[in-house]
Amino acid sequence: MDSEGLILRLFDVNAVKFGSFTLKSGIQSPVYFDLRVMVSYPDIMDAVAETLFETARKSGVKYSVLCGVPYTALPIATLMAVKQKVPMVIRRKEAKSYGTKKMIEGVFEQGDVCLIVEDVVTSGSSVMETSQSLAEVGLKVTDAIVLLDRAQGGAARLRDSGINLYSAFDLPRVLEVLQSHSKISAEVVQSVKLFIQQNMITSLPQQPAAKKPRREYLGYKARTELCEHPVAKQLFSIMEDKQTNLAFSVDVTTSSQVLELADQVGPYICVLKTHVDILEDFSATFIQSLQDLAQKHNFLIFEDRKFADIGNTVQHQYSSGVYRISEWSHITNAHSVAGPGTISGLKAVGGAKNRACLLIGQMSSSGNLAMGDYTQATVKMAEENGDFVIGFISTSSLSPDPKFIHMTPGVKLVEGKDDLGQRYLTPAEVITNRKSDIIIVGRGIYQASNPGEVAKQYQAAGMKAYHQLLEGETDR
Ligand code: S5P
Repeated sequence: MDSEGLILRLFDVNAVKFGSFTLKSGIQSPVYFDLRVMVSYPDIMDAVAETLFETARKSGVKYSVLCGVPYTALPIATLMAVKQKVPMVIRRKEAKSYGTKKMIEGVFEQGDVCLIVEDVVTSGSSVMETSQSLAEVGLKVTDAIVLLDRAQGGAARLRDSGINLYSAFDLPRVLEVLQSHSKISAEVVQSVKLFIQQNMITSLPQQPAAKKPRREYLGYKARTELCEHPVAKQLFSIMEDKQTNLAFSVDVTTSSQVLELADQVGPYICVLKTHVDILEDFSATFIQSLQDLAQKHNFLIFEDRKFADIGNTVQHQYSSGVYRISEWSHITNAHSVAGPGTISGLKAVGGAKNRACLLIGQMSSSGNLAMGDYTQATVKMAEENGDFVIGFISTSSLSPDPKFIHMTPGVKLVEGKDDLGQRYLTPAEVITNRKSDIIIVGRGIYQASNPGEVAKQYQAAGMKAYHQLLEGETDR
């Protein structure tokens, strides 16, 4: 079966439908792909496996192991693996809660090159998540193949994350084939084309220069000029002036410890991240001293409050109570779980004070739920609130827009985990490979016998990784 025959066959079995469909993201789409039905048609499975293998062969990708994105692409990858006699690994959707807790099953060597197999790509986030899980166990991923690219910007997003996407066909080609066989009308074709245009995940060429997504990685200096929010500008200029992308998470429980550590570590950081609700002796004088240290060492204060309630409640939590966070914290953060009302509530308080917010798009802890569509919807919320949201807490770059700052927690000089689900990546992995901007380090620094010296090491590791990123190297 050639690709035209395959497209017609997919249409026959209702794997491609036209009408009005509500996607997982809530968006109404005039086209819907349900490729899960393929498993019921051996001839289609066979043709898809052949087509994808051919796509991989033509693109010249080299790999020694295959991994299908769960679930729809799993049987496809299996078929390809068996036909081509290439080993495969399986990525779990969630880690087992018992036994080995492995995310990736199968036998492989560190450094083996893994080709990701996917059925449909829209934003590319499922491929990215799979690539991250594979990278976490030491597999290298540089390429992915997909049966159908919806042509909504996923390939460009993946390219920005260091993954080349090769598709057997894209949505415009599906339209062309179906129209030429009179399966769909010109009106349907028009409406789908319009939908694609209006729903580009990152609309690359049409954007004004200041918002142009980052293809080449820009330095802090350039990004200072590209962003508009005063806190983002100040942060990039501190990073440039002090040559640091290190945020210190000072999670200790007395004011004196916080102040002592902030003074020792201050010269090496751009951001000091606090959890003031763990302090035994919080006071207004403590805040005054912290602000003095922020001035002395030129860093920003980030209260890691993780607001998550409705707008009306977060307004009070941010402005009032014992901590009055909005009065002293340059940056705070929020979960997107309660919807954009949380951001509006925080903005109503912090906007006039020129405060800034980060949205939590991904988390470092194992088994967390911030992934896929949730992460994508969070990015959209940030884009719609760019006058207050300056970026993300995430484990990788989520948006190519240079105005957004990505801060990544769960960083140590050596990869590992703690006993409560925290997972650690290295500065090189976070900055060079995952293209985040700032490493957040807590215990790696404050539990060291000489926190100042160790912070200096993290600063050096973070900047080395940043220079590698600018020079287009990877750390893999
Ligand atoms: O996903 C997350 C988000 C955050 S903000 N994972 C995290 O660990 N954090 C915070 O980063 C966490 O609350 C803590 O303050 C810091 C990590 O500390 P460490 O001691 O594990 O480096």
